Amino acid sequence: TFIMPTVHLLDYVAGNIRSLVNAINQVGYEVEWIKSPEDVKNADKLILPGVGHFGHCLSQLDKGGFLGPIREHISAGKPFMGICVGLQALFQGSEEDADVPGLGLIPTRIQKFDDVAKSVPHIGWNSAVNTGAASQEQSFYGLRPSSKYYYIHSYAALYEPGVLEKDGWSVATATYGEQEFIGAISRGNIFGTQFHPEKSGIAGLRAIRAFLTGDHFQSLPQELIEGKADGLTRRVIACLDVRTNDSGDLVVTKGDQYDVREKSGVEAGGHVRNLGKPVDMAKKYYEQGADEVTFLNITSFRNCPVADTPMLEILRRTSETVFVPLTIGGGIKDTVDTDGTQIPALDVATMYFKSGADKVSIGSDAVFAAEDYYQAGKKLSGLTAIETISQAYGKQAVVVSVDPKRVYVDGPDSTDHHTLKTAYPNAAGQSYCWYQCTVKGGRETRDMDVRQLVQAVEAMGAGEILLNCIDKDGSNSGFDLELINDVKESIKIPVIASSGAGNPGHFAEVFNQTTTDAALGAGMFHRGEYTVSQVKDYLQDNGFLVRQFEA
Ligand code: 1PR
Repeated sequence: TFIMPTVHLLDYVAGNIRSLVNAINQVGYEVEWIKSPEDVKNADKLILPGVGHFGHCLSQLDKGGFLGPIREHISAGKPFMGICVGLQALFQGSEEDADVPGLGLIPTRIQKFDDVAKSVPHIGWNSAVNTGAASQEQSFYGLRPSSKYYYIHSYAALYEPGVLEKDGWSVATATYGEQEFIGAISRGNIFGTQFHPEKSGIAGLRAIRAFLTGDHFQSLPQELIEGKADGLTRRVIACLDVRTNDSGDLVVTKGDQYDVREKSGVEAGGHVRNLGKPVDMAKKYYEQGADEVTFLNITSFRNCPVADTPMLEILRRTSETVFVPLTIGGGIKDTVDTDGTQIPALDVATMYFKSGADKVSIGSDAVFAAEDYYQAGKKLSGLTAIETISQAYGKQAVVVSVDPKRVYVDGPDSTDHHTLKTAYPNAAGQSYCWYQCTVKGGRETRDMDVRQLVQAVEAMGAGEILLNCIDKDGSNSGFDLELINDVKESIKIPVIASSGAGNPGHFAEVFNQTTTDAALGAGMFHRGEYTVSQVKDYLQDNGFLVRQFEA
């Protein structure tokens, strides 16, 4: 009988280990779990994934008694791979937690990206270009200068030419804004990636396979070396609104201004619009080159125990074949289960992470939390979903989904809220507006403007904003550029522009006329009007750097 070769995985802090396991299985290896320091001794190949805070990770490892055995594993010359904070652990320490030492194999420190002229965290697909590509060993562990890899982090090992190379390290770098940082390193039996190979499509699977098979150095065909285009690509996201239809099946649906019921045509009669099956559609968009897939559970499957939420199964199945980041939104909040048990938001999120989600997206609950935050005089309670999830999984795992509505007024003095002068006055001739936050899928408005909301959630530790616009949703008329610019001006965390995309030109427009970090489309993809690859091609033809799907 054929026995699958194994790799040992050290899951010391709750993390999204599922996608890594799926990726390892995909390349033909079985995972064995490290549960105690003794298990490390039995490991031949060891992978250390890392999420969240540097200090938290390292002190957990230390407390668990793992640091010594990891050091021994490495010095015995056995294969070791560190991912994300797992790579950072190889360094002396990190600015993120000055008092907690790293393994110290590399004598420099991890630093925070500067956010003067760019969003932090750095989220998206960037390069890993071997600084030694001119040598015989042009590539290590299958990395290609022409490929793109998925990064999500606020701290990085900033690159100083020659320093690590002089100590025998192979180094691959990426550039974010003006800063060049380390994307991957290797020396002898050690391999580390700042990016997430398990979320980096075929390019990432290639790196994992090369590590597992011990395929350290490769020489590359010339076109793969010359194909390099360093830097962060324009991120294009496909979003699936998921709900149960009237016959109880989970379907992808899509509304107009958040109304998902049919108004005309054969389907008329108020049925929930059914555009397809969530898992199949996610896979289709992955293969078209979507940089991320977002699922929004727009009804909260009310009569079902939390652990049986159909969305969990959708994530489990999707993450088996879709190797790009998956975000899940809808119902991430403190919850009372069907049997009366209280389930804190953090536990709800954990179920999703364990099922294959990489980020959770919080909607209504973020608005309520922001209201409390201002009521308390901008004091953090430490108890909100955003804070607790961000503490445990890192801010990059927490997205806040904002559902604002435009409210026209006569002038800035007509309201206490932050207004902007719009180029699109309403029929009554009013040319000022503010954006009012809503909850419960837009069904209820609150006395809060979008700027107040995004600033509050940034302070609470959200890592990214998914910026919808109810007026634009399903309109095919392009993104709300005024709203996006206004939000971008008020925060440092990345923004995903959403609502209104109707054709590839709208993506070029939003990247040209705003500083948005990503753009999301739904209806135009679901209705089959355009594919994600058509959007990417269009962007590329118009001079934008994009990642194309690698087959
Ligand atoms: O409040 O934490 O339970 O989260 C609920 C989530 O579900 C929120 O993210 C909210 O935006 C979303 N949601 C709730 N009701 C609806 C609805 O449509 N009835 N969907 C809904 C919102 C918004 C978009 C959409 C874009 C792009 N969907 O993400 O995909 O507007 O559409 P387009 O490209 O077709 O214009 P909670």
